[in-house]
Amino acid sequence: MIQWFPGHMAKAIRQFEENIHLVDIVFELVDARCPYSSINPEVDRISKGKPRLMILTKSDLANPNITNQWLNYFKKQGYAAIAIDSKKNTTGKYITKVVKNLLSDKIDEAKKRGLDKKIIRAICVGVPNVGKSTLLNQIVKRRAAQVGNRAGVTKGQQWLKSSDELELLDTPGILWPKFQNDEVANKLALTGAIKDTIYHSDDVGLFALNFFRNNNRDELMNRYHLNEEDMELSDVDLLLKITKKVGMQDDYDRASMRIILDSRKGKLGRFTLDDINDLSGDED
Ligand SMILES: Nc1nc2c(ncn2[C@@H]2O[C@H](COP(=O)(O)OP(=O)(O)OP(=O)(O)O)[C@@H](O)[C@H]2O)c(=O)[nH]1
Ligand SMILES: [Mg+2]
Repeated sequence: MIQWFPGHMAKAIRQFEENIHLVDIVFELVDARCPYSSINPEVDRISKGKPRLMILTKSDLANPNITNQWLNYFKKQGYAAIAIDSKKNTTGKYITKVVKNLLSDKIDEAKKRGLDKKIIRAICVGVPNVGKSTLLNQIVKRRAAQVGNRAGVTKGQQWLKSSDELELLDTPGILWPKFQNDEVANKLALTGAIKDTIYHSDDVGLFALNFFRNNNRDELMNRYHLNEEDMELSDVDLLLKITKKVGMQDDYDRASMRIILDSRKGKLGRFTLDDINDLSGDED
């Protein structure tokens, strides 16, 4: 079982708790490729009472039909929920509009009290690497926050101001002290929320292989030049086969990392690891 909860994450949770009273709304970012598994249970506890906007990021990498299913699910649970692609530079404007709509009562009230404008303060939280800083940069229309394609880029909280009456608090990515099960851990690792040095790449590679052979079979076969016969192999033997195919002899750890990185780049097609049908049973 992968477990990763360094001291700075406990600190980030504490800072979130300390600053929640300053904001009008919480942006809860989850990864569209695993929108259920990347929900941080701490966010619900800490943001109680505050309006919340659930934002499914990286929707360009996820299966669009399944993204719609999850959006409907979250809306049924009473959340405001949207899916975004932060690579698109219309995203900042879109979020600003959604937020002003959600808080229109509050804005009107401020105007009635004679304020000519109401500054809206938002805190942006979510697992590492989910795209918090990238989204906030889109909203403020400049590269104010550092971004990077690895978990743990943002080290401390930082306020960013947009010209559109929005003040945004960027925060370091946070995980929770104990993952619910191995599957959640594997999904977070595969999508890049867990530092790549923390987990065993072969475990996550095998998990990925099993998922892609069942869900993105053609993309998997094309990417690694596999034939029908190869697809009959067990997951472990298939991994060894791919290791040879990509010229890594028997270094299946390295080949696993290749599969993981290929999937993150979209080379194995768009995919969503969380299946909404798996919920029926524990939900009504
Ligand atoms: N394809 C795609 N990539 C995205 C999207 N949003 C962010 N990214 C990429 O995801 C990576 C992580 O983005 P960041 O904004 O640094 O993520 P973060 O949540 O601030 O990460 P930490 O500060 O480490 O917690 C970067 O390589 C971004 O370019 C998106 O909507 N689509
Ligand atoms: Mg960041």
